[in-house]
Amino acid sequence: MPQTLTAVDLGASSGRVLVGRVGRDELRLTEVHRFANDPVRLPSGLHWNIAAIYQEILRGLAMAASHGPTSVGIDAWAVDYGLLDAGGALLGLPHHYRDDRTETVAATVVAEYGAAELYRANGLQFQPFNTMFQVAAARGSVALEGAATLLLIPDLLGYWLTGNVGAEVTNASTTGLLDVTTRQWSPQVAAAVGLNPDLLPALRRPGAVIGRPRPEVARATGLEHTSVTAVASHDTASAVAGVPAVDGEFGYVSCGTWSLAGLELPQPVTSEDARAANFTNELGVDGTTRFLRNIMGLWLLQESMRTWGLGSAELPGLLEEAAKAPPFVSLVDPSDPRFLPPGDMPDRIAAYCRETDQPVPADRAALVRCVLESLALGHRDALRRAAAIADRSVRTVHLVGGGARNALLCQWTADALGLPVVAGPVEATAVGNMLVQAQAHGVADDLAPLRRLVHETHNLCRYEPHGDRGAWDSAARRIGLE
Ligand code: ADP
Ligand code: LRH
Repeated sequence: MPQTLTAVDLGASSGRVLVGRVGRDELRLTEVHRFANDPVRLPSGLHWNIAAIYQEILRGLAMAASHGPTSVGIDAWAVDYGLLDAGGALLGLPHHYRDDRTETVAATVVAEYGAAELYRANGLQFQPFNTMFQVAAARGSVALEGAATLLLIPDLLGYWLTGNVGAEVTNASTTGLLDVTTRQWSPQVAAAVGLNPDLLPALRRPGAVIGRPRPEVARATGLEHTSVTAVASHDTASAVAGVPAVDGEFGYVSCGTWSLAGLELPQPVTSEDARAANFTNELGVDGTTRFLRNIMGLWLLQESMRTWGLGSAELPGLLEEAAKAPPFVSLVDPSDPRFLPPGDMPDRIAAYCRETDQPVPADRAALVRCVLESLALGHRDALRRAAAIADRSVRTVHLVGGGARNALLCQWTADALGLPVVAGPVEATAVGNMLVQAQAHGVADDLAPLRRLVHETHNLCRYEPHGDRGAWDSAARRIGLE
């Protein structure tokens, strides 16, 4: 039976609430609410404005209620968490992962544990903001000392909606605190960052029902009989679930604020090659592994536009100008950690170019061209290395997320890789969020037919590779990429 479903997707460029109808041969989505999800800077650092977000979610759910959804699922970006005391009260505002408080502590924890040993334990790429390093930075704080429960953001919101706690496993796999082999919390890693493992709630799988809305939530939204379902609550896991794959030999780029480029594998790869190339093994739906690497993504462009005081309406014009700018003048390694924090992005790109004896981008068009060519090279490097390390072949690359609207980036990713790129859906994360709900509520037994449905129902754009491959090869070498 077709189901009416609601997806709440908290991205960095916005939060949104969508309503969809999913059946065996039906998949339709409509956005009902979109709101800003900007962090707030306080004397204690960069934080989630979490109460405002909760209110926007309630507002969005009230708009969704008239469609009569059977289920609601929430996803958000990885790693960030809130702490609850024994009575369930939130202890302080959750930090945003772009806060710089983990910068030095992360390296210390890795050195103490041993990088190879830690990778064998949790299979995660090194990112200074992973939950385990945020916990290490918070060691001794009043909030952590007084905490009874640690909840990742979608689980915290799920708790506020239903009163039930738990830890959805795809998101738990981004914390560094989950054992890559047993897929259970790792007491060893928790001990290494001084975390009492009792704070970590029972794990739940995507598709598990979290509960019914609390009475006051039901009153505020009109969603009395709707289940709150755990989806693949890590947004990237939902995006990968929403990839419109029709055969097995595909790579993906979940391309929004971040680019997450890699492969879907039946099990993790924790070889020394994988660690050295900084690949992560995060969990996907149906027990799969997302073997991927983080590339700084369209954040480079978003943050440049913010610095220039430009809004999204100016983006198409900027891209048109970038298409006319000369190619391969300046390139950056899009994973350079200097680009992570908020701040003046054009300035940091200019500094990178000066340090590497490249021309500083002459104008905005040149800078945007530099960003997009560099991202295409980042996608190429990650996908080529992932395929080599996992010994898999890739015949098609699916590029999903807001980046699918960027024709230059899609075409240059195809050109750089010498592979066709299938772009879309733009809202793959919300799609994947709903597919997991649909599966949980009996629409299909596994993901494959639902992914085919995405392929059949969405306007996907295919980019064939062309242009001078040799030029991309030498551009990649210039920034030390494959
Ligand atoms: P997130 O989920 O991280 O919030 P999205 O998947 O929504 O990110 O993607 C946001 C990005 O999509 C923006 O940074 C922007 O670069 C890109 N984008 C949005 N609209 C357009 C457009 N009309 N043309 C090209 N790119 C776009
Ligand atoms: C993308 C994402 C990514 C994480 C980062 C914190 O939104 O969830 O997968 O590494 O944000």
